Amino acid sequence: MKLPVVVYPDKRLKLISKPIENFNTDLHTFLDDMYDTMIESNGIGLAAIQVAKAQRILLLCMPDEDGEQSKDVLLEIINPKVSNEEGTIVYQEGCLSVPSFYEDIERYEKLTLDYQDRHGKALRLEAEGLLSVAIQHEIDHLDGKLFIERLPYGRLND
Ligand code: Y12
Ligand code: CO
Repeated sequence: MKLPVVVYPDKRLKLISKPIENFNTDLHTFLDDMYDTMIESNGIGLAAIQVAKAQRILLLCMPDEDGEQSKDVLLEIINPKVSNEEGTIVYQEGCLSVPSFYEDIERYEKLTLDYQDRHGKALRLEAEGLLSVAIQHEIDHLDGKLFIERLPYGRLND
């Protein structure tokens, strides 16, 4: 089921999201609803607070070289922790919660991500490039931060 997306300047986007402790069927239903919302909104990433739940959950579904998004590559990331950040990359970011606004943002080019899946199983992945950018963008949402707050001073009105 598609859920309504919370849009800037809604103050809920500033909330610090809380860790997940129970990996139950309610969580699984919510993850399925997040997936429907992301895909039906043409998104490649979505954090739970963007659908009004302040929980440390994010979804990513990266497109292939033809722009197709396969559910086979869906990442359901719960309670993420980033380490080993390296290098820098500049990428033009957009966000379902900030419609019609796209800007170049500097992020780490590579990182290591520890997280849990929908069953609470601990997993690790190494990310670089666009996946690394998307992870950092979505983790910012869990910490109440939007990509537009990462613009260097003075760039907003360029
Ligand atoms: C790189 C940079 C940022 C991310 C975070 C995930 N961002 C999105 O998934 C953004 C999606 C988006 C979709 C929109 O809708 C359409 O294009 C139809 C959109 O449209 C409007 O604003 C009108 C804006 C953003 C991952 C990787
Ligand atoms: Co976003």
